[in-house]
Amino acid sequence: MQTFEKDFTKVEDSVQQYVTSVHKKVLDKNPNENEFHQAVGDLLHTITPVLQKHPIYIKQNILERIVEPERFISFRVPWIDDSGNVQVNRGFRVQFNSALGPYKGGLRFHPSVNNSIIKFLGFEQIFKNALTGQPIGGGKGGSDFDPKGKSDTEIMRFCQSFMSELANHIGPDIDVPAGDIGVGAREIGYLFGQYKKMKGRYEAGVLTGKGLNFNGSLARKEATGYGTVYFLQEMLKDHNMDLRGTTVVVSGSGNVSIYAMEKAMELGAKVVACSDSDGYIYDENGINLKTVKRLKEVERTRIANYIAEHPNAVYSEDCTGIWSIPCDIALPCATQNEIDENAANNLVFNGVRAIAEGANMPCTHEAISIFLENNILFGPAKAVNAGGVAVSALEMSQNSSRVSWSFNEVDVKLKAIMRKIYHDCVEAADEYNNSGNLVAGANIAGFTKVADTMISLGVI
Ligand code: NDP
Ligand code: 2IT
Repeated sequence: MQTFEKDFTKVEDSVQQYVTSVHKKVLDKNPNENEFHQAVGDLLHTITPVLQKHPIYIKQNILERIVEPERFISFRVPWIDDSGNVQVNRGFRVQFNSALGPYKGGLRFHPSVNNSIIKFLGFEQIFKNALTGQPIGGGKGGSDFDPKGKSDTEIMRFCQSFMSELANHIGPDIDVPAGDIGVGAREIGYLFGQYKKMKGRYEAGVLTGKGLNFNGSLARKEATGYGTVYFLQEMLKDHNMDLRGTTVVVSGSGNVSIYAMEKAMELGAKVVACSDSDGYIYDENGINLKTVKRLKEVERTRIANYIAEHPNAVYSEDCTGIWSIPCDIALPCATQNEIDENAANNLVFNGVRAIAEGANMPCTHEAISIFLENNILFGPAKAVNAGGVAVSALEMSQNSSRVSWSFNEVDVKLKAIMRKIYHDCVEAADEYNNSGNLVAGANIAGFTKVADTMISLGVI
């Protein structure tokens, strides 16, 4: 039986005491930050065997250093709505770890954004970025601004105000934000426009996920979703399985979901369901992606409208119900903690064979343990969804050398990166006698790379 904390009981007491003491400090120093506690706890419990084998990490107190952001910025974002009223939101940027390169990570605009969400995402980003093999540190940012129902001019004024402060803290060699929930090419355009105006310089590499008309990279829009499926494909292949002919459920209907669906369909899978935060659609004939793209990317409307054009499909309120649909493969691509113990049990009961986390931390700790105990193939977020930030790093390379690669050139590099991430995770898990546990593998491979570099750079 595999469990999340397989080797935890075997490690020496002193190592365990060190890990427990760091974990306790994180809980005490960051009260009420549940998502951050979860992300830190999940990492700490899988890297204990690494500390046992390499006491230098304890001697250098790497854990206590790595859980503390290098910098956390919080700021006021005032803006004027279309009725002339002054609105105020809170903006954030965490610059978590720059051992491997400039801070890199997305911006999330969603009313749920707070210190805990930003810190959990920034913490995950450190190890994800390390796994890509690209020279990028870990950061994250965003705002509790809710883009839903806002006009285009409100979005623009908000982005301009947000950047008025953020510009003081970022730069192509300092910190390079990109998109996340609620932030796509439109928002990146307004953010870049304001940055350019403030600096009086065309520093294309300060943001990634840019539109193609202002130095964006081909295949960045598709990268997270495609990368998720490339990772899945590699994981299935390693276990003599194939996507062709499988039934797939994908949560969300945003950037990651749409391009995960597109690649899964292209490789012969039937995607029968997707969702938004209001509910989900089930189309037993297979989702019509053209309709989803138009509804979500062009009209920016609700997924419920799908059934008006596809009367055979069924719409159900309560997005979490999507996990009761029988499927071979589940791709959670919406948000954190969307698959809990109950949803995991449902998926296992219905015969799911593989899970790949397209979203960040979409499965709870309990859900992951259920998948591992039941020998379900499980790809963890920091490895599976790393394709987005990997292509962001490729966008930075193109910007700094003033070249523009073809879609195919970027796609080929993305595929190679995802394949390498998969095999690095497998090897790290094997090395620590936890074969097949890619949660441990991803954490160990990402952690050792960052920790070794921190040691090389000294105590700074
Ligand atoms: P989008 O804003 O494009 O889409 C998000 C989707 O998830 C929407 O369908 C949204 O529905 C749904 N959603 C958001 N919040 C909730 C919620 N609380 N409950 C249920 N559904 C929700 O974001 P992305 O596709 O970019 O991001 C999705 C996930 O992937 C996030 O976890 C993000 O951190 C992660 N990710 C994104 C990357 C990227 O390159 N964009 C890279 C790596 C990870 P609604 O419209 O109703 O809000
Ligand atoms: O979670 C993520 O990796 C992202 N939102 C993408 C970050 C990036 O810099 O492209």
